Amino acid sequence: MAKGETKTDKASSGGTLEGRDPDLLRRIYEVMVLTRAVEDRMVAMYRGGDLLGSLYTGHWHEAISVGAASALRPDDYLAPIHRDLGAHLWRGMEAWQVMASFMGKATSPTGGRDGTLHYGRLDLNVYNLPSHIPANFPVATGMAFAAQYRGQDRVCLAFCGDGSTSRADFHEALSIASVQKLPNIFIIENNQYAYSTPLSLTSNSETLSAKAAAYGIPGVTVDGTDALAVHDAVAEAVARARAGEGPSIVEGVTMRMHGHAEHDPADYVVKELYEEYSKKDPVELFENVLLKGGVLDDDTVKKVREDARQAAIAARRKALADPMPDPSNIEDGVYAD
Ligand SMILES: Cc1ncc(C[n+]2csc(CCOP(=O)(O)OP(=O)(O)O)c2C)c(N)n1
Ligand SMILES: [Mg+2]
Repeated sequence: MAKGETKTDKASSGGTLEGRDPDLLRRIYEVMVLTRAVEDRMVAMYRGGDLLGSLYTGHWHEAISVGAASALRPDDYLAPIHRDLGAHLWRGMEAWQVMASFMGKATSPTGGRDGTLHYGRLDLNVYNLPSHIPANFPVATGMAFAAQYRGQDRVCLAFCGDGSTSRADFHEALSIASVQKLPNIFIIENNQYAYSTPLSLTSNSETLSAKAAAYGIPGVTVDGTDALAVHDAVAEAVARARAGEGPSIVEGVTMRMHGHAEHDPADYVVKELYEEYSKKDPVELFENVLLKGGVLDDDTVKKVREDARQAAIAARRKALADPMPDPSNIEDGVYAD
């Protein structure tokens, strides 16, 4: 897309597999299935009292988190939010580390300093989530600026929610990224609610990608339950960023199928939305595309799903057995030496 052009149609991939790498397709599918299995297990763990804090999940966000992350190189920067376990797992974060984080265990990426999801893996170029949202957007512009300044062709992809697009940091990040032509990709995960607030009360835009026009950058809205549609739109934005042409917005439209967090019964959600989206499970949709296209067969699907279930069970076992932090180290990482 050219600069300033905004596609407002909700593009879908049409499920065409022609010319695609089957290994990449299978890997995207496996990570989506693993993401769902780990989150289903963590919901059970939350209800069973295994976890310390709130549990935020990304049910129905898998096509966005994995579809987008899979369009990057491993040395590109990722700045995920609380719906993006799939992006972490794509990069190589271990499921047990995520569970250990929600348990405040010493072995978690934050060493037990956080009882929820502010984990990252700097060794995998995945940055920790700042609590205030979307504070990861200005941070992402800094990462993109660093890459540009050092003459590297790395890009930085950051995610935010629909409600977050009405916050000041969203505007500040988009402004600086567009005028400096920073190699950023800004993903909007439009799940139609910001906690209990429906999108109609946070934005009057026809689409959220339409906001791109204000910054003179491309913006596109795709079906956020379609992994290939997300992957393709992000790949185009990545190519543009890597070529020095600046940032883009990609909006994926989906639905938050659980409460804001597991403590939230979300009885304020319009029931028809649940009904509509219960027929659009991103994992099932992608599975069907791959089965129809001959990339998967029934036996492989069964094996991938069972392996993911077993991996989630094993992750829980390890995280539960891991130690809590040693109180004598409480100041480690707080003060500079
Ligand atoms: C500045 C700020 N205000 C409030 C919160 C509490 N909070 C965390 S997520 C969230 C909802 C965000 O909605 P949206 O951007 O649509 O993302 P979603 O949770 O739906 O994925 C809120 C209010 C916060 N973390 N930071
Ligand atoms: Mg939202």
